[in-house]
Amino acid sequence: MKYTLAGALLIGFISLPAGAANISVTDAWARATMPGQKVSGAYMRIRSDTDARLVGASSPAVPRVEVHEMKMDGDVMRMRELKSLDLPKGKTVSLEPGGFHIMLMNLPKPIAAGEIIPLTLVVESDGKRQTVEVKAEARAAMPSQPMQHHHH
Ligand SMILES: [Cu+2]
Repeated sequence: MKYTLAGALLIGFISLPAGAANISVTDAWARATMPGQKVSGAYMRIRSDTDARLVGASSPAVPRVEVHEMKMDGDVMRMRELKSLDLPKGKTVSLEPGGFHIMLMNLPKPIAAGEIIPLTLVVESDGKRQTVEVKAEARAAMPSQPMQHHHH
């Protein structure tokens, strides 16, 4: 098993014997939190070279990690836990705010911008499970910006 951490993009690669999927994860990041905030999200792009499914995730830094989907239900944004997220062969699946995400729960302390959150993804393909190590860099929840005018 080989793991390469490449530059600022924090790309996780894993090489496995024939039969396992080659999974690449790019642009992994997590949302920094405010003091007292117990949940956050991690986001990334995942590409598999064979049909696979993301079936779970964990982190030594976070007590509870779930794969979630967020979507509009009428006028209300709702999210739910996914037992598995399809990673179709050759297709890049984006986990991003407002869509699929890795939910970080029961945070024991705030996540500071710049902090690295290690995540282990569990991917299943052809009946076999493998893990993919990902380093997600925390980014500020709200970029500091001057006051903005909102037009409705
Ligand atoms: Cu969620």
